Amino acid sequence: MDIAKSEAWLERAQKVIPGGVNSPVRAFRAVGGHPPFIRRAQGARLFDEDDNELIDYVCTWGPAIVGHARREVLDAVKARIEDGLSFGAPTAAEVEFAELVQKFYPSVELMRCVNSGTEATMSAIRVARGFSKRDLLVKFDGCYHGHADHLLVKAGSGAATFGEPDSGGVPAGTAATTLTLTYNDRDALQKLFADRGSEIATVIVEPVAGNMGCIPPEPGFLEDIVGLCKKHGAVSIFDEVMCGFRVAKGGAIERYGVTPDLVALGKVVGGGMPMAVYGGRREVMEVVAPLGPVYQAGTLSGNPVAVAAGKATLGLLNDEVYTKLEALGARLEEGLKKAATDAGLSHCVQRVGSMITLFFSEGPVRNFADSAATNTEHFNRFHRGLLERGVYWPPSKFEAAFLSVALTEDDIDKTCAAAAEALKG
Ligand code: KE4
Repeated sequence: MDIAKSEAWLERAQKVIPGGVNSPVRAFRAVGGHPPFIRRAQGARLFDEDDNELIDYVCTWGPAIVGHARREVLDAVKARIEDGLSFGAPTAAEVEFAELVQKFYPSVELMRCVNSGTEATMSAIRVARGFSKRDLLVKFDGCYHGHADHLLVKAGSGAATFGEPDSGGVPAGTAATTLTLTYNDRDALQKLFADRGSEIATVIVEPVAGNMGCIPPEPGFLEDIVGLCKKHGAVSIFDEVMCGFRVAKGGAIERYGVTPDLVALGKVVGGGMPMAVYGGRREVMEVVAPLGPVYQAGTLSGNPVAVAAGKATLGLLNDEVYTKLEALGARLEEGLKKAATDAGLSHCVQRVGSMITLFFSEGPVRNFADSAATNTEHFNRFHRGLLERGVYWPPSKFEAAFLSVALTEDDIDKTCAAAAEALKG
């Protein structure tokens, strides 16, 4: 695949942007090679600077569930920008948007719009700490909740260990109030609460993990998180920035029937524009200024253009969309399994709705250590081979892939044929 123009853009970009990218994963460092620079997108297709057409399974990391440049979304944005881009004042549209989010997430009694998933989880954690008047934050190894300091924490070797910074620039003191456990390890969670329940402010979890590949919660795991938080006076937070509106219309809360105190939403909720939401139980959210002592603010929060894109996107998410996504996801799952089986490679496919990962290990992949142990060379062969054949897959074995409703059965079949050829080596 010719990417001469993208290569030239990358060289130019590296002179003014770290690594030439505005977010690290886009640099393709994990898989090798260089990224195509994308010029435009339509439906399930990306088109790069060298006019290569790519079947897209990144979906701009989740938002493009209805497909890129969907007419209804573009029209809503075009109509809105004619009346101005931002007012820094309350608008009727934000109220309608919040009421629409509640239709998908009825447990979100009060919510705030912010500008990124990072801001949503960061704010939810501050609210949880303000409400509980405690400091300890519990997260799970391999779950990513954005780049706020207290979340960039390396898992320790023990069961529940104090975090060490997992990034430069994070003070040891900041990491010290973050405890990390192993995903799906109910015993460790129960033991932590038995030992230190009265100190825990909050537990945050990706209810369907997508940042160590797609890993579903095992029965009882989510129930324990919510139940133990309730029992010990801590606040439970579901980070549904990635799985929200994707694993079901009402996300993981609907799919698993487990309701946390707070939820963070992003990606799909803004339809590709800088928009995220955090919210939940009224009693907890009432600590947020100006009602209470927990401060959170933002110049562009609830931005009219982003709200228009989010409303138009959510408005398209009907039952038919999820039926189609499930059928496409199942077809892709079967095709990838066949490709890896025919290539004689140890593998498993884990999928929840339209989030999917082909792992190169026997499986099941239950946590970060399992994911890290999967065969990286096989994944990188898979990724490179797909790209060479016009399929754009997330450039890291730790990233979940996403389907959009704009894909067709023919797209899926082409993808599986490309995977079969790529994996033959
Ligand atoms: P943003 O700040 O990137 O909008 O959202 C952070 C975030 C929070 N929670 C979850 C579960 C997330 O997956 C994310 C961001 N996801 C990554 C993909 N793994 C975004 C891609 C990137 O970092 O460029």
